[in-house]
Amino acid sequence: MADNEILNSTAVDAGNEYDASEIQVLEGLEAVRKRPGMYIGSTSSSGLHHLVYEIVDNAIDEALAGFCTEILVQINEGDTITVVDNGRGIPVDIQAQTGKPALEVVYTILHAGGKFGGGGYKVSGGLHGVGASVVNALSEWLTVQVHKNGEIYEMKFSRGQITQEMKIVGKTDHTGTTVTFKPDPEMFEETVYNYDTLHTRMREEAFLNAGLRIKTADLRPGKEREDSMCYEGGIREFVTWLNKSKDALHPGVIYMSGQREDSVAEVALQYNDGYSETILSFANNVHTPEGGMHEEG
Ligand code: 0RA
Repeated sequence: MADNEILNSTAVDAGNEYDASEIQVLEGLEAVRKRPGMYIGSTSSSGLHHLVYEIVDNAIDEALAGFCTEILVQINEGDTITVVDNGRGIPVDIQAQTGKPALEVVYTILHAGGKFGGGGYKVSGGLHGVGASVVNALSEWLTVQVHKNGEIYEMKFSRGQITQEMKIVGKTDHTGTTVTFKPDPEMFEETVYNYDTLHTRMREEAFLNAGLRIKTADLRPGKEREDSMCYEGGIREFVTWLNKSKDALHPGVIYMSGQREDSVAEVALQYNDGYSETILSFANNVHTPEGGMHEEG
């Protein structure tokens, strides 16, 4: 079926008049399902794990903004994923431009990230907060719950389409966002998660975001595990950890940091008595194994 047939039939079925911006919505998420690799790199195991990192990056942005202190990443029975954060909760108010709840916009419109509150906050990871809609498009189903204003707001989707409009489902005494999704087996060659892969990446995120607590859990029968990671020393502790089975030439980790306008740079290093050096560099929390000007500097 051609793109315009999908759009036309959807518009007719809904029995509404659709304006141009809404047609954009459908087109956007169809594009993701047509070429998933363009958005998440691959549809192999690597892409499957990338879905989790996209959702976690949004929570880390909330931590960088100073409002989130703890993130849980959980593999559930059936290889669905739950990510919980204790941030302010994704905004649920109706947006003037679209007439829709901001939550819906975040999950259904491509490139909707980072547009709230005038922006200006540091961003984590690859897609700069646009990842939620990509993960939604590539999930057989996805449920998001926002704890905010004393209420629990819930919305559900399937393959990017709304299956339950946002509604209040209960009361709460805290704020935060909980997302649960099942990667679409029609989209991925591999649908079984590897706990160690997620745990290793989340440990790295915890080292890079000093003071942020990240918990990982595996609830799959026979594979039960959990870890909790929080490093007050940030990348200093990363260096200590990397050198833990080596003989350091000096007791402390050398640390430097600087800031100009909204750019921050940090360096931590410690010599050991080995012949080979290990340099790990990151930009916006993303590992840059090929280096670059930041590493040269
Ligand atoms: C912008 C503004 C506000 C919250 C967020 C973004 C937010 C986004 C995500 C994504 C995952 N978890 C999140 N938590 C928060 C708050 C605006 C307000 O104060 O109402």
